Amino acid sequence: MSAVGHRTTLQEYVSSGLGGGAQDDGLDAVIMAIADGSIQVQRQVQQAALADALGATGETNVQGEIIQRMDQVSSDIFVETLSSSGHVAAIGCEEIEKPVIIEGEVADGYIVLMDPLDGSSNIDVAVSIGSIFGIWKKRPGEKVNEDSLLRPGDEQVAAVYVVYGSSTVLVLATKTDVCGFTLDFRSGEFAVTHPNIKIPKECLYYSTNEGNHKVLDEPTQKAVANLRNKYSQRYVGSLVADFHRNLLKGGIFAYPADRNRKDGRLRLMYEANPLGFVAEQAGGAASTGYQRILDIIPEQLHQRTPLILGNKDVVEEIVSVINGG
Ligand code: P6P
Repeated sequence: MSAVGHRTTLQEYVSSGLGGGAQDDGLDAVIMAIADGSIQVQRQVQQAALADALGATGETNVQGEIIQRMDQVSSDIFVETLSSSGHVAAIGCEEIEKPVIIEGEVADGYIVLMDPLDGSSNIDVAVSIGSIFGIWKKRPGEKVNEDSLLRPGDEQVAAVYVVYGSSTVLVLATKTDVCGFTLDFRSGEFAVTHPNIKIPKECLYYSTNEGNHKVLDEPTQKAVANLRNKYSQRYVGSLVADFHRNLLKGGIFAYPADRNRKDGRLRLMYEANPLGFVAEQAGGAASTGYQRILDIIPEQLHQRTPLILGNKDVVEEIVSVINGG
């Protein structure tokens, strides 16, 4: 209960037309499936150390990265809640090489691309982590296959991320609104705490791994030096946590291409596209340094991309410097 009375819950928000947007049949069920899954993930993350569930599984994912136990747990939870929502036709997941195609006719289905637990290496040291989701509407009459998931970010109908931090916050972006909800542990529901999110006009922070400076090309080194001279450095090492702070306070997240990672480190479909959608809907921008993230025509489910994300004017300035401006 807020000082002014009842807080709108996420269920009430999605049931009343997603903050003013068109009431898409089934989209509300998909968003609630994400919310329900995130509440289960939050509980698992909070207890992981006590359940000896930290650390690696010994397996590696399609990117050749070691899968943390909690990555697998989170992936399983969201696949289950999304599959049983009755409105998801296919799921693409960082931890699963091939798309999960939901059998049976899901006529009005949605396609969900997700990073079920981003920054999971930070769990072992109790630092904020998150989950990221991009949501596309299946093309009418489409028989969903692997190619169905390779949609440009600009065709997303919504994007969601959840930060498991000092509080558990779910941010939902649609074509008409960006709204933040905080998990109320008393009711077990998400309630509105950050209505109508717009990235502040003033940029305060920059988030980049300064340890990579030596492997950046010269123009990119110059762009990062400009950030260093103007803004305060904040870097959690969890994309969702860094992005969330910059979205609410004004800031830039930058993981540009470098000599070791010519295609960048972060993944296009389930990290850059969803957060790029949120950033743009909140008045910000998202670029590879050479093109708008949401314009990229995907070629592979797990492809990587350089990512510069945050205040629109600062993103544009960085892009200009990277391109010799
Ligand atoms: P680095 C976490 O592993 C992640 O995918 C993002 O959440 C984060 O922004 C980035 O990698 C951190 O990468 O190279 O700075 O450790």
